[in-house]
Amino acid sequence: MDDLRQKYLSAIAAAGDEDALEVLRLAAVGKKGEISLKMRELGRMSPEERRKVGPKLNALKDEINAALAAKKAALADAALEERLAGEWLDVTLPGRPRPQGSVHPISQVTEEIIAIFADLGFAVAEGPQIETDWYNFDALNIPPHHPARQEFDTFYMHRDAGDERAPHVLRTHTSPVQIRAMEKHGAPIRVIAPGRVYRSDYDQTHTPMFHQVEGLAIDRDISMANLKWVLEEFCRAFFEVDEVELRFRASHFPFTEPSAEVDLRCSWQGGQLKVGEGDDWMEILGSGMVHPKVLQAAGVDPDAWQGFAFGLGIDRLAMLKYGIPDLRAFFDSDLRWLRHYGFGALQVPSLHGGLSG
Ligand code: 2U9
Repeated sequence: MDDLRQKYLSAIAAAGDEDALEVLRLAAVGKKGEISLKMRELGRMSPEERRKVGPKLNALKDEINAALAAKKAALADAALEERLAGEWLDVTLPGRPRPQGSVHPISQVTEEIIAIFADLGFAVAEGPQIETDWYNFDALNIPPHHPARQEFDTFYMHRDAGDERAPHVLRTHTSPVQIRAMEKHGAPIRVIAPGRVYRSDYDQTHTPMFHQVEGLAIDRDISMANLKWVLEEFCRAFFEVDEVELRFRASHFPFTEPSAEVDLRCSWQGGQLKVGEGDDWMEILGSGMVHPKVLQAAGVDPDAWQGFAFGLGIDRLAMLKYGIPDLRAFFDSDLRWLRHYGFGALQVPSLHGGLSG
């Protein structure tokens, strides 16, 4: 019995893991373990022998079970210690810097414009940037070979050799979006169409991709007077001034008749723009009454409906409002510039909070 005790206690002490312990448990006190077998022999002993050996065997069994349990606990403690030692964490270390983005001024200004027109009851419409020549030109009363097609410096998409269909174009204005909106919803309708437009032009005041917002309001009796009020209201809200003065200059666009370019009274003092006062006029947008042929093309009966449309360049408005001198910087992705002119993610434009948050 002493041999058994010696053998198992030292084996348990030397066991490296729980599996080894289990092997030992089975070998000693399992059903067919050495000590269990010895206990079975008790039945064949005389009563005296049994009284002598029985308690000793029981005590040995208890001792080995206790040693197994203690070793198991010790192994678990050691494993925990090892994990704690391996996974330690220095909570005094400074945090890792998280790169923080900013809202591009064009995104900010687009949101401002959308907020203002939403307040005036205009919904936002969107459409594809690659358009058919019909939506981009024909539907807007710019037929093939019309000189206005050349003025747009259009990017044409590639067609396979032998494919004689007119090529798709990168939209040169967001007007096709309003054609699609009229086709889909009919009249009356009040929408703005903000988005990217493309013209093959690059210099200090032109980039091949830029941003427009166009507006459209069609109903039974919409007039230029409604147009003037909406644009005044827009300018007051956008430039955050109480009074503005607009000047309508007769102009010509294929898609509107009559057409007008709109100037805003302003002053430039020390390079600083002031809106609503002064002796300067700044052209800010083009507009007019939607041409009957355009309504017709979009499936709206020009004898029953009429309305105004306008278009403005977001990039230029952003430059004016936030004092950004060079248009091309918008598209340079220069991080220092973006940090300087960018907006915080939480500066969401709202009319009640002052537009820039
Ligand atoms: C439909 C009918 C008519 C939109 C209009 C202008 C005048 C205009 C320019 C402003 C600066 C383009 O970005 S810019 O270079 N736009 O002068 N846009 S009227 O007329 C429409 C639009 C849609 C169905």
